[in-house]
Amino acid sequence: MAYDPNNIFARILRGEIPNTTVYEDEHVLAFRDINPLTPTHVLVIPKGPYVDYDQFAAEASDAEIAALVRAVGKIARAEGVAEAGYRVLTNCGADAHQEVPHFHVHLFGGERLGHMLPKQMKAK
Ligand code: DGP
Repeated sequence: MAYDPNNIFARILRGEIPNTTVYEDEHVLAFRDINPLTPTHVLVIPKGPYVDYDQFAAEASDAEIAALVRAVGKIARAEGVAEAGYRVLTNCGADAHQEVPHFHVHLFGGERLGHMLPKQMKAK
């Protein structure tokens, strides 16, 4: 799938739509999910135009990949969830129900998260 430069996260990166930023560096922006599913629910995105995890893993530079992985850990510690535990999840493509076509990692925490894929989370 070709990258759509008008997707909502591209617009957030350009400053066209407000967001609650929790972390930013050269390669990464992280902000609070508009519809949080847990007390901590942060979206961590690369600044580069990658549609999904698959494209990011194949085409991003080592520096971009390292920055995103390191950022998730830094944010988890800054949010105070690292000790109790947290979940990192990315939806890639249609079967995973990815809604926004700009690669993003969800960071969930702040409560007991239950099983990884409870039946009610599965799309019908
Ligand atoms: P996914 O299904 O993995 O593509 O999740 C997309 C997430 O993006 C979903 O949890 C809601 C969030 N989201 C969608 N639009 C906006 C927005 O304009 N601002 C913020 N902060 N989050 C958004």
